[in-house]
Amino acid sequence: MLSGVVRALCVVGALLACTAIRAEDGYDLWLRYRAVETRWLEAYRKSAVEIIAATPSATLELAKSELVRGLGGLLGTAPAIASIPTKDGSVIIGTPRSSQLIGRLHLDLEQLGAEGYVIRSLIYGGHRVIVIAADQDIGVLYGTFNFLRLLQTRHTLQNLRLSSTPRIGRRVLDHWDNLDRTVERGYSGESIWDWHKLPDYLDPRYTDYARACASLGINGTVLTNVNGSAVSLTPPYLHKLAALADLFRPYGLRVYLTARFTAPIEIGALNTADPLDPAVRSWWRAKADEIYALIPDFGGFLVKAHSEGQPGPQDYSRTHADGANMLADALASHGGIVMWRAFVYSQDLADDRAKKAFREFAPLDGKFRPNVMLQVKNGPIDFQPREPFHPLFGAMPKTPMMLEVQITKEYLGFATHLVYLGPLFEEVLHSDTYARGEGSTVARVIDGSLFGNSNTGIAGVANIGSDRNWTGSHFDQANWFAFGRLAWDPTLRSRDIAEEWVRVTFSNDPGFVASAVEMMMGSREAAVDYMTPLGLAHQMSASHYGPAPWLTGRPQDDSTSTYFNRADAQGIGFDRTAAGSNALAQYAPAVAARFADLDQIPERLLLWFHHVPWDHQMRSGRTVWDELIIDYTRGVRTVANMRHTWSGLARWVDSERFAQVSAFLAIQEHEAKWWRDASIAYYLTLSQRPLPAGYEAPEHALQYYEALCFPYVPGTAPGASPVCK
Ligand code: BDP
Repeated sequence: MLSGVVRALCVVGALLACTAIRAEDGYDLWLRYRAVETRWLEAYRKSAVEIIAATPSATLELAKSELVRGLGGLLGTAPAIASIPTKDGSVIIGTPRSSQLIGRLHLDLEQLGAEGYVIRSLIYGGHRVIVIAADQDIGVLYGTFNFLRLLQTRHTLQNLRLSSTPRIGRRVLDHWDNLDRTVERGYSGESIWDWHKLPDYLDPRYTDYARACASLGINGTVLTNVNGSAVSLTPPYLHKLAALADLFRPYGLRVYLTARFTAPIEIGALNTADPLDPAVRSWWRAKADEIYALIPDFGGFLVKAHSEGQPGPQDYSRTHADGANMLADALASHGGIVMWRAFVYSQDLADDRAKKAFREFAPLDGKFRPNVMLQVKNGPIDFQPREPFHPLFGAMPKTPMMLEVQITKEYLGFATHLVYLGPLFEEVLHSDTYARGEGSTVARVIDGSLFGNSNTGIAGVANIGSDRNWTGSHFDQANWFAFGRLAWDPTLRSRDIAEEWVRVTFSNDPGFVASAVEMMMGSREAAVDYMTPLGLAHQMSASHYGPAPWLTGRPQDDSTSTYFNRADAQGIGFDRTAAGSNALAQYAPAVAARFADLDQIPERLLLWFHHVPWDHQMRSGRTVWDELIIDYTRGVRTVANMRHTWSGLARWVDSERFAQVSAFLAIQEHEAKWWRDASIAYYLTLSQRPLPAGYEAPEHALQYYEALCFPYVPGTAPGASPVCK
């Protein structure tokens, strides 16, 4: 919407200025389709002035209307719709079944699979045309979004010969949304699912959500929290879900639900949830039948069992495999799957928390039904700013494994810190497990190529809420985008994705693009630096907002900071070598040997695997103490530089988005300094060492930081009593 001032400018004919400063609230995400610059207009108009649409289906209709909308916005005039190319510049869309024209081109589309597509420029009937074709309708929609992205990023449309097939089958967003619209670890407002008004009222935002997902190739959505209530499985809620499923279907988006393990007790009339009990098994079978009668393409269940207070099969002395297989059996005849989470760290096992999931799951390899997928977080602890890859990757060759990453920034500064997660996702995907020798990357575990499994998947914990800009901040949209792009193709580079996103979301001007991409690419490392440098982890307060490296409990309290930092007067770090917890032994020998060796371990993981004296000499020649101070400080300085960079980009950004990003960067700089100062103040009391020359002391004494209290931090459990620590 144009503000009064801007409208006045337009009226006086300052059309260019009007385009440049038009306020934007971020709702359009990366699908803004703003007019291209004059020099591109000519070229694009020659290539794309009319659309040759296929026999319509719901999905092909969406592809057509997206093209009309996209080309209309980008080129300023809506394209004509025709049935055969009558001139140069036709865009032909469809499948061999929906379009005779495409059938005649013999493009060998079956090999693209159910979701792949081609985009080709060719001569047809004497005219230069562009073909967006696929074997299935959904491929045409995906191809259409890709085609529009080419224009949005000012790609030439000459000699197009593009073919794309997703490398991962299930590309899923996990919403940790509760039925009362609170969102666990959500920092962008309420849940977008307005359950109360469903199924009768379908908020237009649902359509926009599905469209945004489809534009990236995201094809699954789990609508409910992993710590969810069984109520979502009751008939009224299944009807609500069915309404959403109907709406999402043409966008290729399947719905899934979390399944609370004790649902047969809570919403059934049973007195047990024992997975081997025949009554329990038939309850779940009947539940699955009921769901599929309403939603024939229901995706399946996501389960958090025996973790953080959630019930699970072990409550009945059964294994995770018993539990997962029971649900898998209920879903199998319908084609559904179970995504069983490996995020467990039972207090019964008094050991290194990083070892627990492996210990529980690795022995179960080969024991799961084919339609069970084990969903494993990127690292062995919990979505920290940096973790080594989870040792389960590569360790269960017979079990299809999904990677779970967090898009919402629970541990990376919520919505106000600008932290582009592409490099984090890329780092884990490229990590080499050495399970089958060099090159056995996590990406190859999850895309099925390493162990030859065809059931493949990746999940991202969504950062989406009812905030106007969807994700709580403009730059957090990039994390949803990067997740989707990497889910489609995990070999993409995060820098290229950042550049693409910057271009479609803000501006194609090279000056803007270069600066914004640099900001983004340095931002994750900055967060690591100011929060948890050199392999530290889990140093935040109990609400996960702000620093609290002093947070302590009993030695086995494995969610306290001191459990993880192990700092004392002598040194710092968690010894996970053979002399310590030996978590290293869970990795392949080549990985374990490298990480065990102080001369070979990447220093960014040093304190994750080693406890070292404060005077330990780093490769720089400095002590670990000095290096820590330098890293914390560098993190703050990087954010200050990001702020400075952003302040010079005003002329390329509308005032509304510019102002919010500026304000959030100021918050981030302030909080980065808080993280640095509080952490140093705490470690000073242990190390008793001077700060390296030129590095300033913390602004306040430790007691000041310890006394800070933030009782109503967003994203925490609904109804939880206010916490200060
Ligand atoms: C932790 C979150 C918690 C989630 C849990 C999970 O703090 O809210 O329920 O992960 O993944 O990071 O189940």
